[in-house]
Amino acid sequence: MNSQLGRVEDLPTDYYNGLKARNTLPLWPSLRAVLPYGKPSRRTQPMLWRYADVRPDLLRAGELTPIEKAERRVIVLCNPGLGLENMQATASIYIGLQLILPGETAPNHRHTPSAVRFAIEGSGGFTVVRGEKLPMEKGDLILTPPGLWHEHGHEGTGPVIWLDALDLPLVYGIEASYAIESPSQRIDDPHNTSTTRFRQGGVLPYASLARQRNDYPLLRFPWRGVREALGELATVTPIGEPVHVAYINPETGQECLPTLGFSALMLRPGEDVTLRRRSASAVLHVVEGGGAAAIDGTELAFGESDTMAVPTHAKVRLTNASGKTPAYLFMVDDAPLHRKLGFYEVFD
Ligand code: 1HN
Repeated sequence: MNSQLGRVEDLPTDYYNGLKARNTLPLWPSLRAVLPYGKPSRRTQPMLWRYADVRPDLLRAGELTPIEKAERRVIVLCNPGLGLENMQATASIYIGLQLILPGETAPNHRHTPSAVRFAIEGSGGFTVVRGEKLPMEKGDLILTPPGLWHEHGHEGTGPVIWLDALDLPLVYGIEASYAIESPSQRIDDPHNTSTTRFRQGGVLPYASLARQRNDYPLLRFPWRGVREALGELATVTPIGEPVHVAYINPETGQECLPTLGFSALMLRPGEDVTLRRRSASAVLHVVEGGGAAAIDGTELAFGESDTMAVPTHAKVRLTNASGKTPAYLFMVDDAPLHRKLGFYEVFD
């Protein structure tokens, strides 16, 4: 490996200026910057956003900005390493916390970025995706795949808050991000039948066997089932090994969305786990409990509904602070994207 490549200053000024004037550049002074040896250079900082900090600002937004003036009333979690204005939690993942107040509606649209909602607080909120009405109760995961119509409403009392995760930085970065609007959808499935049809892992509606694979057969994953699955898995997982389940498309067995992956972790009382270091970036959201995270050596104390950013290639160690109760975390990562691009790696 040549560690001493030629620099811009080594070139005659008139030559370099001439290249620039013709909208060209020499590669070698910049080669190491764009293709470092061994590990990518990362601007994403290990980060924690405290729910207790964001929540009051979001409720204030509810007073300051009517839904009609916001379309989506969201406070975005911005990683300072990536520039606040770029609205990136990690290089590929957008995260926002969205507020809807009783009686409000967020209008129908569809777009090229993939999105999910993960419900944090409140009752009576719902999303309509592809004509199916999907309740949003704490811990529920709801898919809004690329190109599917979606709109939100709130039939309960008190604020409803959820976390939005999108592959927006990626889709925007490749100049492919746009939406179209349409009047409100007709609700032709008021009872969230996709969740009923696929309620038991490994047991499918018989017609699924013969059916052309549906890209998105299941749109809502209730937290209750995920929590139960973690509790069961914990009974057969050695202490110190992550109790970790993936959300999948029940017809294909593959990830739910093209670019983003979703999973949930349980930290048993007093447990300390190190996740295998991976090429993918991630966001961790605390569903229940509290503890400590060390992300590439940055120590973060987390509590319920806090959200953390994990850069690509980062080492993650998680400790449950309680010796009595489990902690549960929801994870969004860009592993499906890395796999599709052919460079997903797990290290150590
Ligand atoms: C979007 O469509 C929603 O549908 C939320 O609730 C946040 C952020 C950027 C682009 C589209 C939603 C979004 C978004």
